[in-house]
Amino acid sequence: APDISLANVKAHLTQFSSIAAANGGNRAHGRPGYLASVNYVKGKLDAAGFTTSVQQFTSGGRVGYNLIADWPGGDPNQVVMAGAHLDSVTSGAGINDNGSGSAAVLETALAVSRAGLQPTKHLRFGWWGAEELGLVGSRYYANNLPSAERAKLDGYLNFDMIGSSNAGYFVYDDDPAIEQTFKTYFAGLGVPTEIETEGDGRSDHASFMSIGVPVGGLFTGAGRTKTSAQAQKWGGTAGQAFDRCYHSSCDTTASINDTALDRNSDAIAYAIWELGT
Ligand code: DTR
Ligand code: CA
Ligand code: ZN
Ligand code: ZN
Ligand code: ZN
Repeated sequence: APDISLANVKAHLTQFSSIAAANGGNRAHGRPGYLASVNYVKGKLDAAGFTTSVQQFTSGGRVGYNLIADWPGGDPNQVVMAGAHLDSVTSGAGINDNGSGSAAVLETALAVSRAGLQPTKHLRFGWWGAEELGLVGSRYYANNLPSAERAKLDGYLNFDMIGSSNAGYFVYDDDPAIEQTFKTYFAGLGVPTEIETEGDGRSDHASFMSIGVPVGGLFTGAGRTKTSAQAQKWGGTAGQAFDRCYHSSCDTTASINDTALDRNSDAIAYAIWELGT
C-alpha cells in the first residue's frame, strides 16, 4: 500500500475549515456548510475517475445527503467499503469529528486512483450525512440497500475521529479478520493498540452491523479520559480527555494530532490494499 501523505490529508482539513468559516461556522446536517463539504469531496472524486452518486434523505425537516463513490472494476459480487461521516455538530467546524475520517478516506480513494489500482474486489467509499443526529444517513443507506446488494458487501470499514489531540489507538473489535488487519499494521509500526470499547452504537458501523455486514474501524478517542497506563504506551497526557474539543467550537485544525492522523491514514490505505486485493 502507498504511504498516504499527511500534507494531503491536512489540505482537505484546511478546506473543511474554510467551508465552515464561510458557512456560519459549521458543517452540520441541513446547514449550507454540509452540502459545501459534500460538493468539495465529490469534486475531487469525480476528477479522479470515481463513479459518484448523492443519495438524499430528510431528517428533522431538513434535507441530508450521503455521497457514494465507486472505483470502477473489481468483482461486483465482493465489495469492500470504507466510510466516514462528513457532518459536524452545530457548535464548530468538526475537524477531528469527523473531518479527520472524511479526509483520510478521501485521500485513500485518491491514492487508489493515482495508483490505477485494479483490486480483486470492488471498492466503494461513503461519506455519511446526519451521523450526529443518530447515524441517520448511514442507516438510510444501509436500510435502503436491496438485500442482493447487502449480500455482496464483504466488509464496511468506519473511521470516525482518527486525529484526536490526546490520541489513543483503538481498533474496533467486531469482525476478527478486519480487526487483525489493523492490528497487523500497527504491530508493524510498533504501536500498541487497544480494543474500542465505547460501544458499537456510537458510529456509522452500527448501521452496517444491523444489516449483517462485517465491520471494523479505527478510533483515537473522544470525551473519555486517558489513563496513566495509556499515556505510558501512547504518550500524551494522563487524566485528560482523548479529545478535549469533542463537540466543541475548538474542534479545529489546531486540535489535530498529526502523528495519529498520519498513522491512521496509512492504516486505512493498508487495509484497503489488503482486503481489496
Ligand atoms: N459518536 C461519535 C463519537 C464516538 C464516540 N464513541 C465512539 C466510538 C467509535 C467511533 C466513534 C465514537 C460522534 O460524536 O460522531
Ligand atoms: Ca503517511
Ligand atoms: Zn460527534
Ligand atoms: Zn463522529
Ligand atoms: Zn465494536
